[in-house]
Amino acid sequence: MQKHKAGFVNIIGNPNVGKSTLMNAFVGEKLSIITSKAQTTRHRILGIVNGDDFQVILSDTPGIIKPAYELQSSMMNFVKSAFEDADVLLYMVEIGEKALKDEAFFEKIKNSKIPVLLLLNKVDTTTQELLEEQVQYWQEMLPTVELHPISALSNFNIKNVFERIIELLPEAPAYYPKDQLTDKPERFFVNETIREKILIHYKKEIPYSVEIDTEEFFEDEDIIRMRAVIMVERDSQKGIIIGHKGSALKRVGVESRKDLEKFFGKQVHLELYVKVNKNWRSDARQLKRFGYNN
Ligand code: GDP
Ligand code: MG
Ligand code: K
Repeated sequence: MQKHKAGFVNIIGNPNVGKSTLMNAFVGEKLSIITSKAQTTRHRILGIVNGDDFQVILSDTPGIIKPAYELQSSMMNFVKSAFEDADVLLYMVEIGEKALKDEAFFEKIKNSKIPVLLLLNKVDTTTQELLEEQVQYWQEMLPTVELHPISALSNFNIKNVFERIIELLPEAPAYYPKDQLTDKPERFFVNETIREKILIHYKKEIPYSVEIDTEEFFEDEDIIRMRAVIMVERDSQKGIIIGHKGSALKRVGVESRKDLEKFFGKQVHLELYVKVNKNWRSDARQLKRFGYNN
């Protein structure tokens, strides 16, 4: 049997070169896919891609999203930690991008003990001729670094790069439980946060008769917009949840939002509403939707 491989892959590169798109492409490529967004102490985890015999944990860092005039120093700071923490480093550039005239940065890449893959992205936007020019340019800039032309958006060469990453990863057990993640971990976290507030603020009967479903989770540049429904079985419970002039529900919303902002490291807009669904407990289809079927 093949040995299990696992490790951390840091993606560095300027804003908008396509890091998030690459993450999505990796996720779309695999069979048993899990995405996650969680904070580690230093890095933002973009996603975890699991297979039977591998776990690839991809991250970038919020620190790199800086105005151009700050980019060089922040790049250096980030690169420092990226080189310390990663098993594989992906340095992503896009077609037409000129290398930072930052000798220290290139020295770091050249002397890296961690394997580095240089990903030249957005090759779908260029011609064969211009692509060859670009490849040559980067090979001169970083002669010892393994270069892969890709298109994260149109899925060109993504599978090869992914397989190469796995090859480069060390043999290790999974860092995160594979079976506890789902395809919508953020939503489950939102559900659990709201449930906790309901447990804190209402008498026993209430928490056990509600179910929470985060129907919408939309991440924008500066804000995450969420909408969650609290399902109850009876009208009277709806009234209790909402409280006098909506005060009780508002408290749940405010406290949940604060926790969620801390967790996601971003501003959160949370819309909460209450719905009576007499059968939520017994309705098998509902239960399936809530994820109780396994
Ligand atoms: P990030 O800031 O590095 O995470 O970059 P994003 O993944 O958000 O991508 C920035 C923009 O580039 C988006 O509009 C993407 O659709 C676009 N983009 C990413 N990869 C490609 C690609 O391979 N080809 C093209 N044409 N556009 C891409
Ligand atoms: Mg991004
Ligand atoms: K998701």
